[in-house]
Amino acid sequence: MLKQIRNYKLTYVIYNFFNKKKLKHNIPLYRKFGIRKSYFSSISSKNFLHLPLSERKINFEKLIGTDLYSNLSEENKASVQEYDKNGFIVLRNYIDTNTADEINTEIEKLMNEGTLKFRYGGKLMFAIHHSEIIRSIGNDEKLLEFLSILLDGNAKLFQSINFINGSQQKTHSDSIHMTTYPLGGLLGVWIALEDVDENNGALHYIPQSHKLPYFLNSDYDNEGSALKIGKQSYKAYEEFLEAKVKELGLQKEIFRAKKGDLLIWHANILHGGEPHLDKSRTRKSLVYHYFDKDSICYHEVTQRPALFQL
Ligand SMILES: O=C(O)CCC(=O)C(=O)O
Repeated sequence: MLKQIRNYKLTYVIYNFFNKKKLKHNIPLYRKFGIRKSYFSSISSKNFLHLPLSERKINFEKLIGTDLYSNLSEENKASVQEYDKNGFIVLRNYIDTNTADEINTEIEKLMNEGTLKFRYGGKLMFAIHHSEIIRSIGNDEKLLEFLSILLDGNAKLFQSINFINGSQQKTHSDSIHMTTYPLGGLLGVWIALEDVDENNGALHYIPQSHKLPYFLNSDYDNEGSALKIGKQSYKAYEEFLEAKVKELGLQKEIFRAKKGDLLIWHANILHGGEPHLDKSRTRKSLVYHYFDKDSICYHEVTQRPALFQL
């Protein structure tokens, strides 16, 4: 029953109406891009079909002039230089192991007191709203400056997710969940809070897959109608993508991470979580998602504009 109600766009419109303050940033953006919609109505990629597919360009001179870049090791700098080609950056030892331990202690405390509970399987959502240390790492000015250049926009910390165990998520692009017009206005920043390898649910990614088209609702018959969002299950998206990866002969790589290592991924890189084989180990990690606040940010599957915390 609840699922059926959720299929109606009106349900979200009502919800959005009561969260209008968190959507008001869209008013000037809709004006700028000529979107004739109220800022609390449903929105999806089909509302942008008439607009140009504008490209994002990374200003590398500016990127290598940032404080964050200047302080990187040679190995990390080399990874930054390959970002446009590969669609991801690995920054080894980005936080020290004591800081990772502090985050783990904080998460344990927030779980014990009931502030954070597992949602959508094993996700601990939005610790940034409860933990100063998690918020301040994600909102670090040097990091935001660096990410803004990668986005060719203006990075805003949108969300954090902590994991205790591997997500085991099938290969996907974040752009099906967190989408923007112009496309590409999202970044994922993943941090290992302990050593992670193929036995405890490592992150995987497909290098260079960010250059593929963005696969969105129309690619798997999930556009819906004037009243309803698309009828396909999320599994249908995963299966569509799995078939695509096979058809194109794409190969994933596994991110073997040491505690404190960080990986930045592009809005369209295909990635996911490996099976968590060794159940005697945990896989503590933290992922931040950033939107470009100069873009229209929304959720393609549920056709909702993204709510920004004030
Ligand atoms: O941490 C993982 O295993 C995957 C996380 C992920 O896919 C995401 O946050 O988009």
